[in-house]
Amino acid sequence: MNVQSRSVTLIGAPLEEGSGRRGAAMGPAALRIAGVDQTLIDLGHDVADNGDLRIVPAMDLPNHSKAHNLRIVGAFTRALESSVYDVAASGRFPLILGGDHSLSMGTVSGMARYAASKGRPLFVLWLDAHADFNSPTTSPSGNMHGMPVAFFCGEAEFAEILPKDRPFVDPKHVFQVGIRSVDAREREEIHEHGVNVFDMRAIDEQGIGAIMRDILDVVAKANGLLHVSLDLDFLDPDIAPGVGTTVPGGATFREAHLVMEMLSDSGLVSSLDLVELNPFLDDRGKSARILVELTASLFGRRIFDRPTRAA
Ligand code: B3U
Ligand code: MN
Ligand code: MN
Repeated sequence: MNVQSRSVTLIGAPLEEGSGRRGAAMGPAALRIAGVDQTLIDLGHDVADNGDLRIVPAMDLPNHSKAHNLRIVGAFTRALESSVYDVAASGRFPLILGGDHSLSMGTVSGMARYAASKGRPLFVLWLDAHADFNSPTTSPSGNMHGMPVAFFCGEAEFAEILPKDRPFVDPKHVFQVGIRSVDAREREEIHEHGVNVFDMRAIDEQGIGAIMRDILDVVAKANGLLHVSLDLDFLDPDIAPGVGTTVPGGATFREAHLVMEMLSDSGLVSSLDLVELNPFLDDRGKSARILVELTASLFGRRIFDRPTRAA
């Protein structure tokens, strides 16, 4: 297998307060028990584990009735923004072990600062059942794991969490794949902002391979960096039950692996979030294992090698 060796740093983010239920804080432990580090080592990569972030609430932030647990989510956002930036700036690949999806407010912001420092555009591949484009005003639940995309695209309501001059991600550089649960206001917002949405119907009609080829072509032509944010609920709940918000009709095992294999072949991926694993709801480690298997595909595991595609 001709896997290009990479230097990977694991960052555990035991955050569950963005999700409205307990359990996702055990995600980093479950991913380690499922062997995420050894799997990457066996593929020939250099792996460092920074351990779990230990966070105290940010007391300068308000208690917000429509952004639940803002103080702890805000503190994780700040810590992840700087640790992801530092890992990327040291030439290593940040692999974030979540934790609920509000952690991507920090990880994507850190990568946005890193990309800006290199003069390259940042693209985001958002693999999720949900669009996560709510804000405190539009959210039906107040749960911040439904808000990270709006946050890193520059929604003004979040201005107090990170400095206002932070680089934002251009919503037209966000590709959402697997979407099948969108709130009414969210639907308007993602259209107004020009987010690229490939819902489950698009996957059914076009095939995941064609969709991924188009996305990767855009990123390659722009010489972009690509951050991948993998919400476990992208997958069908039959194969990945260990998640708080299951939505039927998700991606199959093979569709998800093909996404990862094509990402791997592209060499464009700069960083990865594994989020929303709730081991308390899982079926004997099944969902943790599938996330590790998908990570292995992203880092070069193959059934057989393929000839590289002509440009
Ligand atoms: N859109 C809903 C539900 C939701 C978003 N993300 C997850 N669930 N996991 C909300 O609460 O914003
Ligand atoms: Mn999500
Ligand atoms: Mn989701």
